[in-house]
Amino acid sequence: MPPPYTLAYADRATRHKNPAAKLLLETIHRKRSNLAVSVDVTQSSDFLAIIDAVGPLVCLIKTHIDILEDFDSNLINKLVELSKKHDFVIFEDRKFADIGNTVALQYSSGVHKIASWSHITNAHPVPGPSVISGLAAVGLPLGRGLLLLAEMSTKGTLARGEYTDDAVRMARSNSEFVIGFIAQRRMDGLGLGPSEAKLDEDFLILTPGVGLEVKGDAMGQQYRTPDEVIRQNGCDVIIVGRGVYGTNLKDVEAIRQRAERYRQEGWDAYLKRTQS
Ligand code: 5BU
Repeated sequence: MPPPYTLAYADRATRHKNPAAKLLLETIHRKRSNLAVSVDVTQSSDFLAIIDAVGPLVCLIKTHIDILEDFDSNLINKLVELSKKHDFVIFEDRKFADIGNTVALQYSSGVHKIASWSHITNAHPVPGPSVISGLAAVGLPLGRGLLLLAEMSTKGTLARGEYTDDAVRMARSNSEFVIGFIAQRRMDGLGLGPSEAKLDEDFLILTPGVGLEVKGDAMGQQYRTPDEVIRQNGCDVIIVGRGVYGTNLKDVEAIRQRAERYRQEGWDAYLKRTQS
């Protein structure tokens, strides 16, 4: 039997047991889109207008809900409405990194109540397995999924080598809730460590640091193309922020056109990978 990650998104969707991972794989297949757009803007009106424009083209919208200056709980109702209207998954990029008790509270409570609306969230492995069990206590009963930050896109990242390998081991021991990784490649290029891999494991690799026009920014971000990420490095989803929403947030038609370009390039790279 071939490893699940070599199969088409649609086949992986039928096999996956976690509801959030299943939904994401089904959505990618249904919409022919492995594009996630990261909507890192500070005003709710821009946030909603951009999501309404790119929604039909994406499998997933990634949020940093804490950067919105005019956040209120009604915004969440609107975000959820848009996710139903345009058929996309929601991923709050919260990067939890504390003791189990604290992350459970941060995930369930406070102003944002992330677990109540975000299908997927993520955590740094740095606290050890208790960060997973704390979040799972809240998220599993709701059918949510967790990504571990195994690698980062930034210059000089400390998430590499043994740290990345240990993140994979942590995920393997908690694969009911951990559905994959934020990483820059399918680890070791063949699978997630063939010597320890289980035949049926299927972790999703979601990859930020994607841009077509520039190679990075002035604050340590590094970009690669959709082809490098999806075809050459075996990742599953490209995450694009500024490459899509750009600098003029009011020009939603240009934003939509850029999203379509990334969608097309990401999908072509996937077809090349699976058909070669
Ligand atoms: P950009 O505008 O495409 O550079 O935005 C990238 C987004 O992905 C942004 O929301 C970051 O917080 C996020 N990100 C990242 O860029 N690199 C990483 O390694 C991780 C998250 Br983890």
